[in-house]
Amino acid sequence: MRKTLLVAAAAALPLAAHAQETTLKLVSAFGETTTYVKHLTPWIQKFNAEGKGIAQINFIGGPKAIPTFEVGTSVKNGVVEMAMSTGAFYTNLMPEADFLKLTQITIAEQRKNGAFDYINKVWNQKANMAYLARMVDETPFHLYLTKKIDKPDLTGLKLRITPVYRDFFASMGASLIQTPPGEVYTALERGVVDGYGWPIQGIFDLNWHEKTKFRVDPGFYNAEVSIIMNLDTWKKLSPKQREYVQKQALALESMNGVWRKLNAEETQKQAQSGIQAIKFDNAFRDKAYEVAWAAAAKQSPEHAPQMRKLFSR
Ligand code: 173
Repeated sequence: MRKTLLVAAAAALPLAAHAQETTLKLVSAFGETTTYVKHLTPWIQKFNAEGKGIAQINFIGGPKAIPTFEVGTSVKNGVVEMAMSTGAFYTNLMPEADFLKLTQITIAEQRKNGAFDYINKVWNQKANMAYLARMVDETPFHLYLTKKIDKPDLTGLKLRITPVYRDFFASMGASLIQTPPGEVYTALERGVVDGYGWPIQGIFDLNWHEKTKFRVDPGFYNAEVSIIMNLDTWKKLSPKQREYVQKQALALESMNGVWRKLNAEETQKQAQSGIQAIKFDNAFRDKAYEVAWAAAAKQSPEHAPQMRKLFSR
């Protein structure tokens, strides 16, 4: 009798201690050698150091753990609790995921004007996700080419895309092939594509600069990479854990100033590696927004008009 009680008491102790700390698996939709993962890693370390007894993040890896375009579904279903991804990788769950590229105001401003809450409402309802933090901001996308063009006409060019660029590049006559970032180098090397869309930052991460000859300016949209969480996981967190996660989410966003500096450095680095800028006027950028919002309105008549108001300058 006495022995049974002791065993029961001993077994209950670690359980009680465990209940206070939760471990959250996090997957990255971008490769482990990319700047995005390098940006996130010290944040995870800080999260875990300060979160002892509250919450820990277990980084399970990049697309080798879960393929890029399956990350959203894995978060929705709770196969992983958290992910670093861009919305373009989970448009299979909802078209609105890709609208975050159209924000013309920073995440700090989105938190003030109601955009952040609106995003969360849609993410909760349609994707069973909490939208926690945006960690890339103020970073335009560009069209990169292996061949020269002298006007915004992409007829006869085959370009690597994700949903980010689809409607804009199609509107200029390009033929399109969608690939995850991990397949861009091979596509360039084999001559399967004549170019690709990507933000101003990152083409050196996977050696695409070796195959890239031109960058088209101006850039367009605003590259979005964010931290998302399974909504059931979010709801099960204790108030203390939720508060902790939110505090760290804000800390991650407060690091976004670094992108301006990195982007300026990358523009220089591209020039140094021989990539030439092809310059078009600002009508090119205006058209990018026009085409994307028109597509958005068709895909989501319910949310696109509201999001357009909340996201625009
Ligand atoms: O893969 C992509 O080109 C893409 O959609 C994207 C989105 C945000 C950041 C980097 C890439």
